[in-house]
This record gives sequence, structure tokens and C-alpha cells, in this order.
Amino acid sequence: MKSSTKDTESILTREETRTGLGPETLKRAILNHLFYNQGKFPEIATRNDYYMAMSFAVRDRLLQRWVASVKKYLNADQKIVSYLSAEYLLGPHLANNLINLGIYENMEKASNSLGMNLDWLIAKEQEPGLGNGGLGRLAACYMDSLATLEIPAIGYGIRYQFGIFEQDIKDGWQIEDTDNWLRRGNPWEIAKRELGYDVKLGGYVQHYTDINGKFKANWIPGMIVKGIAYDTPILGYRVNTCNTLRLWKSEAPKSFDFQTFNQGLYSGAVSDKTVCENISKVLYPNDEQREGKILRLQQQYFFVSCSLQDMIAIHLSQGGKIERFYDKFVVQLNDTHPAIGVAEMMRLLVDVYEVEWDLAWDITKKSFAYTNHTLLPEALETWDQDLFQSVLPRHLEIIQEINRRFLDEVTIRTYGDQDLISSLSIISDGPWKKIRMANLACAGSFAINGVAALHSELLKKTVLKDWYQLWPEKFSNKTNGVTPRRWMVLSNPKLSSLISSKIGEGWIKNLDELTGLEQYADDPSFQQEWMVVKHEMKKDLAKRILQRTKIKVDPSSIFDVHVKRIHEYKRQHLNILHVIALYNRIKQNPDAEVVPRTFIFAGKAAPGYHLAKLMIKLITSVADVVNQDPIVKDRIKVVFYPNYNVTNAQRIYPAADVSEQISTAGKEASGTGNMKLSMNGALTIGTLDGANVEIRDCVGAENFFLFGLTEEEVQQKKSEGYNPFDYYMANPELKLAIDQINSGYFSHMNGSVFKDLINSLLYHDQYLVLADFESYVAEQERVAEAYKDKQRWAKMSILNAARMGKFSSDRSIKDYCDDIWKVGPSPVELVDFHQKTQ
Ligand code: NTF
Repeated sequence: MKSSTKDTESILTREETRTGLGPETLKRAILNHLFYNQGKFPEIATRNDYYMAMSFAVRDRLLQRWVASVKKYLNADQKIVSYLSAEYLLGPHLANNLINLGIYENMEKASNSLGMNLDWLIAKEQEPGLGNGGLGRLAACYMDSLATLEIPAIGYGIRYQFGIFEQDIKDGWQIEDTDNWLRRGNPWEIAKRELGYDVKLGGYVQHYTDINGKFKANWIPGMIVKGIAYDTPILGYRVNTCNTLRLWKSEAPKSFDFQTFNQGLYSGAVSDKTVCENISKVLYPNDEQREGKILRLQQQYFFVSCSLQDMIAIHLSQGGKIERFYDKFVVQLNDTHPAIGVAEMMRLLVDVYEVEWDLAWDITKKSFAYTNHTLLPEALETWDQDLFQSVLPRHLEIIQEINRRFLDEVTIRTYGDQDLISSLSIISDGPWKKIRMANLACAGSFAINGVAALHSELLKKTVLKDWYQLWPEKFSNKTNGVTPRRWMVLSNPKLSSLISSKIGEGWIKNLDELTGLEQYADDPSFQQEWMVVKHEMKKDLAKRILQRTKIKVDPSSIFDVHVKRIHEYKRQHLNILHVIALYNRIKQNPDAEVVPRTFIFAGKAAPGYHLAKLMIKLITSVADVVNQDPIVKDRIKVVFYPNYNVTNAQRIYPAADVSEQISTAGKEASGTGNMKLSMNGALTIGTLDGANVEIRDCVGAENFFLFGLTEEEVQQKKSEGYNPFDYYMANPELKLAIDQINSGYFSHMNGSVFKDLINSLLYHDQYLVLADFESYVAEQERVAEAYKDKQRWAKMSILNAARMGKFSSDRSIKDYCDDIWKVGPSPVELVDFHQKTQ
């Protein structure tokens, strides 16, 4: 029945009442949620109640767009990008969604009229820390860009009950606390209780021949876990596209095993439930370090199996044929963590859908693409074959069969080259066989990419050399990027407004437009405005530093920022050795001219990584001495800002003058903090590593502080037999610094505290800290010199931001879409649901 004009009007008013974006409507929506969802009223509502009510109000607006997007994807024969990642380091949703919806100001008005401060409410959110570092944060930036570019996409992952631990510092040491982020509920997720998949684990495989004489496998599991979907809508910037992040929670198929219960074995029945729930309980806190534990393999298989079952269900429900799975989905593997998907896809096709092996392998290879994120050998995942078999007995058989056929092909192509065959084999030979996940990913994917130009080149020369030799056409580079929505608009609103006042707002969606700022780089009044904003942000950070660490820092000093996971290859110890050298210069000559500097460190160490934890203790110990020494007269300060996470990163980047990107060349695959800092006007001091190389190319060598050995020089030095002790003996400043640490100068005369760290530097130094020390210190002098010239510094800072267009994750995602996924935008129209349901 056609509705009359009057009806349509009332429908529209109703829609406006429900999901309108004006301040009055938003205010009413908040109150409605407060009353009818939470049973609270203003007199008794807590700040958290208001945060929840506001989030629900925002979520309603997301859902309106989400439903329209999902409908479109179900109907259109549009391909969907499926991003498989064990980690998503999302950061808080509320403010981000306000920005993407374009209602930040309106919401501010709404909350003011309720007597609430929007910033307070935003600060109430417990951020979902479902990732360790760069890899997880990249997945989050990519979800933002996929939606903003209107690309149909689903992100699949694990709904960890406990994300990355919270870090505290006690007596200078890192203390870990569990991250109970769901404690107060999560307004951003929608549990799809009815949407679940069974996942088998353990047990054994029976083989039989069916009535048609076909050879069949029947996997009898040791246990079955249920994966329940929890969906989080991910809205793009000022578009209607709202994609899905689908995270799986593990549960027991039935909450009680009544048979066991009736026999009086209550604890047995409950422990089954516990075992199942354990799978999605906690994120492994290791960055760049594989964890060969059963639970980790179970986690990986669990989420990948649920996700593939889900994709197949979606495809078939739309009338798709299983043989044409790859027309509907392209599956991107975010590192090897989801690489078991290759074997699981084969199992589903062959065992469940009865597809012939060759066809199944063809379908699989057309569906998967693999991104490598590291060259570090300790991060390349392998599984002990025995352990693997105990968890996934059927997959072991499948991998053996994939490998047998695959090596046959290699043998033919290489005329039986034994070295190649054994390096490409998915299962290593030798007495302790291992399943090599990178090899499984490479064999099962049609595309393989690295995450920065240098990294992709090194992949081809080192870890994946033999793969490149045989399948060069699979390889490409996709340099990482970051979303300017979160990392500029949201975290640095003042700088963003200043930029927009000059060049309009187009840069937010098209970051290349930042080049429009170049014409103002020499303009003294713009320089002045730029530096005023920077100073404001430094004052804000100084306040927080004082609150959090009780250390008073001077916002006029250089804010020299080294924030990232703590790892030897990232070389926080190189930085602190420079701090000690500066300190000694002041001690030796108290009147020496020193450009005041605040060294700001932040980052978590993996709980089991002894040397990384010692590095934190060293930083805090040096801080204790330097910050208090009257001779220093506050000219240098050292701060370790605890609990580095997305929320804290958003506060630190805008205040940074100097960005420390000082990894040993060839070790940092890309880095993404380097991009965020530079976008916010920090100048980089860095090595030719990861994306630093491309950042320097873009911003210009004259706007970048370069030091250190190149990757080739690193290799050369190592092959010549690098001896760190020679460097220690040859450089008096370095020797003094190390001797002081050793003698207990920074640790109440107890030199043994740092023994392991010092020994590792003096006698191994695999990351060439000592070899790079001299060149680092010299370059830091140039940094200080440059900072003295305020105009020059301002110009360099402006040019850094102006030339960062390439490092938007929008550009990265476009590259993936064009070269790998072959998927284009599919704009979404808002639907009037009331009219539809009349
Ligand atoms: C990280 N890799 C790399 O270490 C970073 O350089 C890079 O920026 C990010 O990935 C994102 O690409 C890992 O965390 C892992 F797991 F691969 F080791």
C-alpha cells in the first residue's frame, strides 16, 4: 500500500526522533536510554550511566547505517573483503564514532544541556585492547579505511575477555594487571546469540570408504567448542557504510553436561565449560615472539574455523556455489596467526562439502592472500608436529597431503633441487618435525605482501627468497598507513582546525591534500600559529605527566618521544645511553650549553621478556637520578609514562617534537607510530629501516635526522665478526655510561641489577647498539641545534605534516583493493525502515 504524504511525514519525524543528529534529538536519545535501558534518572545516574546512555544513542545511529550496509552486501553480488586477524587494537569507540558521524559538536551541546562534560564521558570508556602493538593497530586502521572508502568488508577475530595487560610501574619495574575491559559492559557490541558455529578440537581421525567407493575421513573430536558472534559496527568517515567487526567468543556447546552432572560430577561438568571458555579468555601478550602453546593454536584455529564457516554460510545463503567461494570473499591473512585457515578451508571443502581435492586446492588458492609483518626469526610461527596433531589431527593429515602434492610440483619445477625442496616444505624435516605456518600461508595464497618497501625487498631476499624465486608474480609491497581520523582529527583537534582553516577539510578523506600546507611553511604567522598549537598540546601532556608520574616537565623543552613496545631491536637502550651521555656532559661541565629536553618513553614489555623488563627498569632508574640531580637544573628530564595504549598514544603524539625511530636497520618491518608522529608535526630521528625510508623520501632528507648503519652495512659488519667490546673501548662517553650502569650508579650502588643487559650489550649486541651509538649521539646534537632556530624548526615540522599524504591507511587500502582484492566501492543509501515495514 502506498503511504500518503502525511504518513510519510510522520514516518520521517519518527525516524528523526530515533536517529536524528541534532542536539535536542541526541539529548532526548540519551535520556531515553538512561530511563528505559538502564532504569536510571538524572538524580541517581553515575557518570558511567551517562557514558553508556550516550554510547547507546550513538550506536542507534550506527545501526541505522549498519543495517543498510549489511542489506546491501547481502543482495549485491559485490565481493566482500574478509580480514582475518588475531588482534584488533581498536582504542575507544565513542569519540571516533562522533567524528565519523559528524556530530561531535552537537553531542557536546547535548551533554552540556544535561550538565555533563563530553570529555569526561569519553574518558569513561575502557578501551578494547585486543592487540599487542603495530599489527593489531594496523588492523583497526584498516577497518576504518575500508568503511570510509565504502568497501564491503568484515573483520574477523577473537573477543578476548582480557585484552593486553595494564602496565603499572612499581619501584621502577613493570607490573602487569589484568585488563578487565568488559567489567562494566560493552555498549558497542551486539551479541548474536543465535549465530554460532561448532569447532572441533583434539581427538582422532577415522578413515573409511563410502558406498560409492570414495575414501573418506571422519574426525572424531576430543571436544567441541561453540563460537558465538559478537558484532561491532565500524562506521566510515561521513559515509553510510558501516562494516562489521565480528569477534568470536568461545563457549561450551551446552552450559552443562547434564549427564555428568546427574552422576554427581558437578566439578567435571563445570570444568568442561571452563576449558571451552578459556579459548577466548586472554590475549597472548607477546609482540614479535611466537608462543608455542596449545592454547594459542586452539585460539587461532577456533576463530579461523568460525570465520570460514560463517563466510561459507553467507555465500551459500545467497545462492552462491561453493566452487565460486572466491567470487564472494577474498580472505586476507594478517600475518600467519590465521594461516591455519588454508588447511581448514581444504577440510571444509573436501570433508564437509565433498569437493574433489584438486578443485578444492584451486578454490583455496584463489581465496587467500597473505601479509607478512616481520623478518625476525623468533616471530615466524612454527608448531611442533606432535602438539599440532594433538589439537588438529585431521589438519595434520591435510597439511601432509598439501605438502606431498606441493613438493611434487616443486620437484618438477626445480628439477629436484633438494635445498629448495626442503626450504619450501611446509613440514620441516629432521627428528622434530615442525609445521611452518609461513610456508602454509605462502603455498595457499595467490598474493604475498610485505608492509614497507624495504621490508618487501628484504622478504624477497631473505625469509621468502625461495618462494620469490619460484612465484615472483605473487609478491608485492603494500606500505602500511594509519587513519588520519583517529590520529589527527580526534587526537589533535587544534592542529586539525588550523590545517582546515588554511586548506579546507578535504585532507581528512584525501590526505594528499595536506601538500596545500607547503605554501605556508615559510609564513612566519602560520609558523607561529603552528607552534602555539604544539605548545598547547605539550602543556596538556605535561599536566598528565605530572599527574601520572609526579615528574614536572617544562613544555618549552624538546619533547623527545620514544613510544612503542619495549624490545631490544627497537633499541630503547640506545636512547637511554644517549641520555646518560648528555647527563655526564652536564656533570663534567655544569655550565655547558644544553638545549632543554624531556625524554618521554612509553611501552609495554612482554611479561616473560627479561631483557625488555630490564630496559624499563634502566629507564626509570636513570630518570630517578637525572631528574633529581641539582646540577642538571631541570635541563634534562626523563619520563616513563606508564600503560602505553591507544588512549595514551592519542595524548602523546600531538605533543611530540622528536620521534625516535631507531631500530636496527632491517629489523622493523614498517612501523606505524613513525607515521602518526610525523603527521602531528614531530621530526624523526631514525635509521633507514621499515617505513622510515619512505617517510624520509616524502618529507625530504633535510627534514629528517638520519643516523646509523644501513641494512647492508649491518649484514656486512655481522659477517666480518662484529665485536661490540671494541666500540665500548673506543668511545669514552659510551664506556663511561656503561661503566656507570654496571657499577650501580643508577641503582643505589647495586651494579648487579643490570648485569644481564650489560653483558648482552658488551658480548653479543645482536642489534648493534654500540656500533650505532656514536652516529646517534652526533645526530642528536644536530636535533638540538635545529631546535634552537624556532623558525627553521617550525618549517620542518609543517613540512613533515604536509608531506605525509602517502601514509594514510586510505592509500594502503586502495592499493590492496586495486592490486590484490579486486574490490571496488559500493556506496550505501540510507533506507527508511519504517516505510519499509508499514
Ligand atoms: C609488526 N609485526 C611490525 O613489527 C611493525 O614494524 C609493523 O608496523 C606492524 O607489524 C604492522 O605491519 C608484528 O607485530 C608481528 F607480529 F608480525 F611480529
